[in-house]
Amino acid sequence: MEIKVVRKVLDVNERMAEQNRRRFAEKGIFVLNVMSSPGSGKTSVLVKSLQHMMPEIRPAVIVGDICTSNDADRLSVTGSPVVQVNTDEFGGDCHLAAHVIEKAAEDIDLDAIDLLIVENVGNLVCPAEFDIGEDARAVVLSVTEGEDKPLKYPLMFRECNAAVLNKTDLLPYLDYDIKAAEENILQIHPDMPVFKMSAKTGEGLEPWIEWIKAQIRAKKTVCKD
Ligand SMILES: Nc1nc2c(ncn2[C@@H]2O[C@H](COP(=O)(O)OP(=O)(O)O)[C@@H](O)[C@H]2O)c(=O)[nH]1
Ligand SMILES: [Mg+2]
Repeated sequence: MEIKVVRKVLDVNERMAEQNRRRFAEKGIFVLNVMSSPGSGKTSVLVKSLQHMMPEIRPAVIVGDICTSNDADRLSVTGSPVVQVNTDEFGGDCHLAAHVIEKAAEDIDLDAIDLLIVENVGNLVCPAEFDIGEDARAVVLSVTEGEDKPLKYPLMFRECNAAVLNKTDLLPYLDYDIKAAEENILQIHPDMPVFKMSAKTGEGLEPWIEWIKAQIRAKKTVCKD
């Protein structure tokens, strides 16, 4: 019985996610779902990325947290449109669901953007289970979290299309084996691009930005055909 209920929730989400995906495709928008544990640096990576991409790329961000508009305040400094979702209004969910994205997108001019970034609620488990209608998923892992997290939370790393290894500026102060971390990511998801960077210094940002731009170009080409 419990399984049926869970399946029904996921089926409803799946339908709504497909609806979102069609709507974003009509507008030729590339949608990137960014996930991680709390504090690995999602907002910091996104602020730096937006600063590098704009105005060539026209982005918007939907950011989810259980409470506060802190991240929206930080992201807005870039000049990008930002919509903050607080999931305490939806029962304090630990992830963003497709219907939440549909509602948040009502506040965005979809004719004026090429890229919609979703900063998901900080959590390495639940967000990986919910399709929100995105085109690609990226996981941010920071060097303070331990090399073994990809092995402990494999679904997240299996479901993502790119990984960011953030806070590399801290490596001189840590006993962190970045090679082992990368190998663990690739053990779960062979061939996944892994972008090592510091959102603080901006070092290593460029290949990640190029990856996003390539996805945007690919999306526009597919949507035109
Ligand atoms: N040293 C260092 N600190 C970082 C870096 N990226 C983020 N932080 C810090 O890590 C903390 C959490 O970052 P935040 O962007 O809020 O992470 P989020 O919860 O995943 O969105 C903040 O204190 C940031 O200043 C980085 O590349 N290097
Ligand atoms: Mg954040």
